[in-house]
Amino acid sequence: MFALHQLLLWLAVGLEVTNVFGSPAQLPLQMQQLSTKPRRLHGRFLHITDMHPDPYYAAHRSQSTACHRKKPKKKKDGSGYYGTPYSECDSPFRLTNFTLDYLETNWANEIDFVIWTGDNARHDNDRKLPRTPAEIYDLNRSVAGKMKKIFTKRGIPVIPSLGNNDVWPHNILEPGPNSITNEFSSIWSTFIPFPYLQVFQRGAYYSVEVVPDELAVISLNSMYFYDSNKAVSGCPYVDREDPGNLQFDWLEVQLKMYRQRNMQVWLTGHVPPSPGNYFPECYVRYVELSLRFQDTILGHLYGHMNVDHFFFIEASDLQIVTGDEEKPASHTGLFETLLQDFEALPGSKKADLDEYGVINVAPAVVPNPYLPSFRIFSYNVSATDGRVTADAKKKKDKKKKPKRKHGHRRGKRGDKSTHCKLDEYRNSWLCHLSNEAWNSDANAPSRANQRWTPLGFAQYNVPNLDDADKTHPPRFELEYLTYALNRLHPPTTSAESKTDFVYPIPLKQLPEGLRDGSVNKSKLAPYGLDDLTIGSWVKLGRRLGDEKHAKLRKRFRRFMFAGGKEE
Ligand SMILES: *[C@@H]1O[C@H](CO)[C@@H](O)[C@H](O)[C@H]1NC(C)=O
Ligand SMILES: *[C@@H]1O[C@H](CO)[C@@H](O)[C@H](O)[C@H]1NC(C)=O
Ligand SMILES: *[C@@H]1O[C@H](CO)[C@@H](O)[C@H](O)[C@H]1NC(C)=O
Ligand SMILES: CC(=O)N[C@H]1CO[C@H](CO)[C@@H](O)[C@@H]1O
Repeated sequence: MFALHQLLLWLAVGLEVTNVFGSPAQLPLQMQQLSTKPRRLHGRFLHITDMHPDPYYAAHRSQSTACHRKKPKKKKDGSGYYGTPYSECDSPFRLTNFTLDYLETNWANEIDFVIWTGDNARHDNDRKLPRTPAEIYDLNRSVAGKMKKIFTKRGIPVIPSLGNNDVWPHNILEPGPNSITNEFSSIWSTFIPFPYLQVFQRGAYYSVEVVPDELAVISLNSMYFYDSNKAVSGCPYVDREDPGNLQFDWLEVQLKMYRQRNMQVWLTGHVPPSPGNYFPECYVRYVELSLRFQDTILGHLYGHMNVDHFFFIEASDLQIVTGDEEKPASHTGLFETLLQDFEALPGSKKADLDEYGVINVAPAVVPNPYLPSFRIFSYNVSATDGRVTADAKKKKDKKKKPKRKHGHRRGKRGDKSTHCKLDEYRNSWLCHLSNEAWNSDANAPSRANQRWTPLGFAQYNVPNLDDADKTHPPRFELEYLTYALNRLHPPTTSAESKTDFVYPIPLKQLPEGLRDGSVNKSKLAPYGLDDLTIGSWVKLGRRLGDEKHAKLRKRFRRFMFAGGKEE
């Protein structure tokens, strides 16, 4: 199945560009027969999200009209030439074009694939200019066309997912097939592998083998999980035809297949899986599948929030919580809520890393309400994969009963054997979790650094968007890195390792001060992470949860809101 789509993809793109192909390694047989050379992996990918281009955006208009009309009363209320930072306005095409052109010039030859997590239409925030389906499709077509030209034509797979503003009316998506899924299957036809087209027309989800037979990206349609979508019922146990349930059934099959083939996958989508965003029943299914296939999933990449952050999904989310649940007060902001969750993380001796998954939420391109940003992840492309074989892995599988733990919902734990007899729970997924063993493994790439393990990311943004005008284009600058500084350069000790050292960030994309490797402390690298395994994230979470690390908390907060205020 995958062979055919690869064939088509490579036929479509491989013949146009050959200069990015290098060493043999990840090419299916059919391709070799075509004598196309395989791609050389750079060990990096781009995550870009929430572009929100707005064809009605105009410079020097009032922010109170979504930057569409009226002269501003005061100059500071006016819209900027390349966009208006920390505002409620969407992006001028000038900004989305600038960003994509910038990525083409600086990054297109340095990355292996592009994860693009949705929202490519403007917001529906101007009653005088309501959005129409035609406009939304046009916006998508224009951005999709540009993505295709920049990346797909170079042989770089692009994996888009559907956002809540990509549909009309916003937030509402009926079960497919419908006009929206049909339209997107046409707009994204170059991105969706042919064998997945029918599934896409039904549900707008699909999967791409970005490195054939080794590494895949699954694009989920979070609209069927998102609790603002009033057209679906939110994965109820009793309605197996609900589109959210059908999607999870599909996801389970995908994960089983990839696991069987000893492959690794990224899960991606627009709205991140959090208790605040997902229907409760969809959330339970997401957590259960994520933990059951922890040894196959490298990580979870999402957008939508326009706020840089990460959080955990936890085995404790699969418990029944009764009694005095301390729900965070509704006015508690995201920053405080995250710190409370981090504080509740168990200490290093008690933590069982089988019980965690890490959700990474990237900031947006649209400067609403912060600054235009994108992320470059790096991952391990060492040839030795050091992975245990599927058979060896199987022996390590264990049937796990999630233990009592702190978690997102702090309160009394209910005993399932009694609670599941009650009407309230009888027909909930919590009482019908799969009996299959959890496939977690301390030696999996999500847990121990080896081939495919994510190593870190560098985040770039435009700090001085206000100053950009006709004669001064915006400038993307490194905002921060997750890496420990010594990871940016070859180890000084061995000359041999220098030659096959893969720079996580090409030196020219580092600020000058970090290029020669002499600096061992920088405010651009406050986290100092060796890699992005679950253990590294839990350690970082623990540090952030500890009020002794006030400075680190301040940095984290600064990155969340790009130096601005929490909205
Ligand atoms: C943006 O780019 C598209 C195609 O690349 C072009 O047609 C359009 O005119 C550009 N718009 C602006 C405002 O630069
Ligand atoms: C990649 O994984 C190998 C083990 O397979 C390890 O030796 C190497 O240090 C890792 N590379 C990086 C850059 O972390
Ligand atoms: C960092 O560099 C300074 C001098 O530049 C040196 O004194 C210090 O020992 C170094 N620290 C580490 C942890 O390498
Ligand atoms: C239906 C359609 O494709 N409309 C437009 C989509 O966007 C491109 C580029 O902006 C236009 O050329 C199309 O007319």
